Amino acid sequence: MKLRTQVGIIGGGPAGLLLALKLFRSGIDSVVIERRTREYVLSRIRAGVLEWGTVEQLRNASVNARMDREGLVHDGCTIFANGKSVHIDFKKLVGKSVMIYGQTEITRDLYNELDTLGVLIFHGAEHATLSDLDSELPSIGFTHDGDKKRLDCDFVAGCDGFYGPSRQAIPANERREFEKIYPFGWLGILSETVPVSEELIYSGHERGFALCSMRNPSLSRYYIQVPLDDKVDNWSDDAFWNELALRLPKKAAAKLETGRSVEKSIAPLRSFVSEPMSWGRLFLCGDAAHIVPPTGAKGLNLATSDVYYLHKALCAYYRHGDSQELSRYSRAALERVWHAMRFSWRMTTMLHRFPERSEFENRIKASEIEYLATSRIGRQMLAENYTGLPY
Ligand code: RFL
Ligand code: PHB
Repeated sequence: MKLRTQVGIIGGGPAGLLLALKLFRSGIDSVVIERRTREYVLSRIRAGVLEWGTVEQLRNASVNARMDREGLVHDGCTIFANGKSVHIDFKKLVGKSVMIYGQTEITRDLYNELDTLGVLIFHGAEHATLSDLDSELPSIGFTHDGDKKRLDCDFVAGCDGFYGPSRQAIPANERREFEKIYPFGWLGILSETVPVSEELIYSGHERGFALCSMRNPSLSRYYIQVPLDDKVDNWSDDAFWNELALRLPKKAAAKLETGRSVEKSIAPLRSFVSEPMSWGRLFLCGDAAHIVPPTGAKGLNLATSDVYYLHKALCAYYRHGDSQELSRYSRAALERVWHAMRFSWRMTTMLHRFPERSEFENRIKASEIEYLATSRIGRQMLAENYTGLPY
């Protein structure tokens, strides 16, 4: 069966869905091809912190009603290290805030809106293959419900995450990859307990990193750094709570509400960039082109800024026949990507315990925290990056 659309989107995560919605609002047709079922996509617990630019994009796409009702606006966070808590007051330092609203909820809101608008989404689409990307009529082949389908389009948006086929469709000799793997992962739990603090706490404890986050006033999200080869089964809920409490400021540990975990998983940490982010008529967005360690809370936000640039470039093409912006897409997106790479890497090295780190590096880490505690400019730089650099 043959289908035709203007933009074929591979991947129904936040990048693919937001792109589909923004294109629809601009009168541009798209079809989304997602490998997993909708239930599966909505069961993944991922990001929780939205930069203000992401909030504004969701508002501009009119998919903000529930986020504005249920999301929590945070004006600051705390960095705890060397026995000292440093408060980063985003609002005072850079006049911006962040929004706490789960990626799962954004994804649900996007699905609901796209359903209402009648945008076609194929779930359970297998064996996606990209063809003729360097021609004027690229296509995506896939199997759905046992049927072989082909989607012809003007452009392909590769929004299929780190393991999807889009990035690999760029010939290896035209691609350059940059990667850093960290020697640890994050063990995360979700629990129906009152969050220990009204704002997020990032702890760079000598036992290892810990993070107190949340999804809403009665749903907490906590993470602790664990060795790369650790297994979820090694961690009972009690063991998790005990270790978390040891890594928090004493005051917070004393009022930590514990309970049964409703989700528990380990995620490895990596920094990765694939350049360029476009080739022929293929454009990569989000985790398909880059991965950041979650310490800077940047992954979802970068996916959103890529979508911003790509949508703008596609509008210029369809409205004015101008393909200049499309040819500049990769450069524009990558500039912002590398800023977020640097920030996430720095937050990660500053706050984690590295098995191999020398005493010299430990002293540098201690001095970084001291600098934050004593320098307004230091805190301002952190706040500027955390709340999001301009597009
Ligand atoms: P996604 O969300 O991975 O979606 C890609 C979609 O493509 C589908 N797919 C395919 N579809 C068709 N055919 C194929 N062959 C396909 N192969 C794959 C997949 O099923 C999937 O549905 O990528 P996208 O849209 O680029 O979004 C990126 C974000 O999901 C990611 O960057 C963030 O979750 C990262 N992240 C965080 N980001 C933040 O901005 N703030 C945070 O606080 C934050 N916390 C986190 C995070 C990621 C985490 N993990 C688990 C990696 C916390 C964690 C623990
Ligand atoms: C989360 O709530 O899942 C979260 C928050 C901040 C981060 C990473 C993850 O830096």
